[in-house]
Amino acid sequence: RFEYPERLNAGVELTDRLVEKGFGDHTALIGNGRRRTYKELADWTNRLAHALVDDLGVKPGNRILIRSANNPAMVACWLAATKAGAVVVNTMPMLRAGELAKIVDKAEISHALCDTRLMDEMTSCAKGSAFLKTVAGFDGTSNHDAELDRLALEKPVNFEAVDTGRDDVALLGFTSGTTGSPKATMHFHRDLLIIADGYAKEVLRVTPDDVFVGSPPLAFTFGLGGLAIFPLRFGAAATLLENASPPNMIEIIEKYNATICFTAPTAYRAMLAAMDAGANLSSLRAAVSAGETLPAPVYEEWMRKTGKPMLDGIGSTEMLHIFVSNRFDDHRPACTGKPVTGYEAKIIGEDGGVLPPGEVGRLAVRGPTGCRYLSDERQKNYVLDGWNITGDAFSMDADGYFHFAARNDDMIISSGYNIAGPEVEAALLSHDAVAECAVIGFPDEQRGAIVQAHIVLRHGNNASDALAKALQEHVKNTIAPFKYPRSVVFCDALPKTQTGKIQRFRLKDS
Ligand code: 3SK
Repeated sequence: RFEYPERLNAGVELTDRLVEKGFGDHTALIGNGRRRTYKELADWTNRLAHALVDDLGVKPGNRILIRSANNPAMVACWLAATKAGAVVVNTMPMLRAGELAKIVDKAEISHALCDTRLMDEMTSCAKGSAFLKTVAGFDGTSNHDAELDRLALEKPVNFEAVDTGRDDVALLGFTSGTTGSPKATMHFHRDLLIIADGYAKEVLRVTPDDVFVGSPPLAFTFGLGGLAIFPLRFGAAATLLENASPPNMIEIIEKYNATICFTAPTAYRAMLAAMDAGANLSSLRAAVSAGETLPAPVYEEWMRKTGKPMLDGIGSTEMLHIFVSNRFDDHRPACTGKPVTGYEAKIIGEDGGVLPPGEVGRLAVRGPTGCRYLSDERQKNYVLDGWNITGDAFSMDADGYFHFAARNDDMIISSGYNIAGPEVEAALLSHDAVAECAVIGFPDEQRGAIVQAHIVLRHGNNASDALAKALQEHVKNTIAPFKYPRSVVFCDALPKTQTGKIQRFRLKDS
């Protein structure tokens, strides 16, 4: 279905190819107070690629770690390393030396490119490393005032990109670890284009007039796709925010008339509240929600206020990006939609057999972009006959739409009843006092487990026994009463990964 030449370099396809196609003067990247055209981006990445090869000694196949917040310089470094035939590992700015060291060891990283503002943890990680020999700083603020920028500035604007194959590994995506133990997934040059030519083209219908905005880190493949690959594949513009809080995203949407937004439901809730205070989001034609299940009330309020659907989808680092999604003309509340072109999905039971419509089981997916773990014993547990067995419990209805039930480890078995934690969460979230919540199974001698809700209250509400009781009653009146949380814990914040996913396993440990 997706045809590419045998020799293919994704870095070239996302820069120089756009210049060749006549988009040289179009805006490619906006960030840190500057706007860059496709021609400027092509030149910049070619200069950087020269510096990597000529000065830092990067060879095809070397593994390069990039450490930065979302900014144009991070995108340029990633594209330059890809042009140089390296395998890139993008990492979050908040990682500490110990966490970086695990990645460096697992991926056998030889070179690191690091925003100079984040250098301390990087150099302390490099000190004891058997693999990492070269660390070069770049200026994330784009003043070109660091070692790598100075090396690049002296270089020519043409670079003969390494003649990579379409099936050569270009990217290692580390899973964000909601369960604690990270894995790395390998992605080919062609995979980087497939997610654009599939999901972005078919579902989002991206055009060169689009302006993208969003919050997921580029270090997370959700962000790399949504905020870099998708716009660059089609000659559109990407706005990049180092701090993508809802107010900052709103400012960018209003200033640049952004048309496509990628973020998670919590941020959309804040944006909906800001609309009541006058925020103008009317330029948005697509609001993509992923990373966490989209509660029906958020979808409905968005629809009511904008007249457009919020597009819920599920993806994974393993498959690189979204593989099941709603469409502009085919969407439903509390529904994740249907498989994206090129992907197949099914629901399987404990024995691996396909379950009938309506039954909750494990979501399995097969498609051109995954799933290939880098030297990991767990490959055989997670990939059976080419199907990636995800950690999510879903059902598929008789019309072929997929519905999220829970993360597999979020299914609570209480007195023999199967209770999907997210369903209880959705009921709690429909109460005005609840800002955020996470539901877990708490060990109980009599019932095996009871439903325990951890709740962050909206401003202006105070934790009390009376409020806990009111919330329990609210759940009983909203869904089957046996699902109500027998234990309610009020807290100031929920533990989350750096990509914003709630780490329920931490609540279990607390
Ligand atoms: O749903 C997710 O968590 C996800 C992960 C990686 C890439 C894309 C998505 C939506």
